[in-house]
Amino acid sequence: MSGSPLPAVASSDLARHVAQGLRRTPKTLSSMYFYDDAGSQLFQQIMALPEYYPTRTEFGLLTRHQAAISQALRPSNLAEPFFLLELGAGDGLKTKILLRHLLDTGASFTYVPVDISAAAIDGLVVSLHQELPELRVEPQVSDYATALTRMAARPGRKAVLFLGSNIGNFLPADRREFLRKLAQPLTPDDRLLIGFDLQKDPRQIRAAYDDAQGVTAAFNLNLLTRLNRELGADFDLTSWQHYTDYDPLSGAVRSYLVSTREQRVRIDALDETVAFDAWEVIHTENSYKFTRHIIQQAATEAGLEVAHFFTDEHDYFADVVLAP
Ligand code: AVI
Repeated sequence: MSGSPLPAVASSDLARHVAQGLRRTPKTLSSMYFYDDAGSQLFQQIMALPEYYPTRTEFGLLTRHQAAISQALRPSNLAEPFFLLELGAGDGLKTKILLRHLLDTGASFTYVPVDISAAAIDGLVVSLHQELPELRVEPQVSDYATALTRMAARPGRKAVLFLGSNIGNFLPADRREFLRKLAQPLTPDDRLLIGFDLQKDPRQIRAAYDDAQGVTAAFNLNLLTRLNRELGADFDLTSWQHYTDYDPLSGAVRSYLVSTREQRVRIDALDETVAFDAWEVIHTENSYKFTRHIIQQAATEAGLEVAHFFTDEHDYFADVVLAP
């Protein structure tokens, strides 16, 4: 990167992140920025792909264990009201299984779906009003940290949901920090329900991130479209490719954007021009896969206990109830 000081116009989170990430070796951008409205729509398509097993596996798992999971999350005094906070709620399709079960069994609770995409939250609220009109909903468009701080300030029991193996998108050190922050404000009766994608046939995992229709490629490349639109960059999308690989030793799927030629990219909001060599990559995503042992270790490090461990019939995925 040519090193002029950042102008005032570059003060957004995204601009700061891009300025720092593209100065690193290797160049890195966070998958957190995949989810603008177009990215959220592409992720909806990914979840329906034949290769992308996590969503439908977790859906089946929640369907199969809905009674036991609901019981593990709700207070033992059935009349006691509680909050069900969901981080990264998306379209809520899987959560509706639990919401329906809790309503059918007379639980008194408020559902607080949190997502950084306003479009995702708006769509979810409309569908909840139609499908579960009796449900109390307090939607929040915010990042996770803000939602957790707000929730910690409210009295009452909480069950916090973090489904879909979103936890896999953190680097191990960030995951430790996140779990500690998640655990810290919990009282002994609160619960966490976290979805973990489990380690399995490496080929099956890799295929889930490199689908035949190219939807995952479009999802990854959309990040460059976002930078073009929001930061006045001039990435030429015909000179970039999606590449992904699974490393069974670390349990990480790593995704990259590959520059297929030597090129220079202008980013107006940073007043910078970034040089890329031919075949240089930008690392854009980590998707970690877990073992029971790693999950147990992560819980212990955060001061949590594994209260219940629910899996599907193939042991592809686990929804784990954690207690302080
Ligand atoms: C949101 N997250 C859990 C997805 C995953 O599997 O890591 C995002 C994703 N990236 C490519 N495909 C799906």
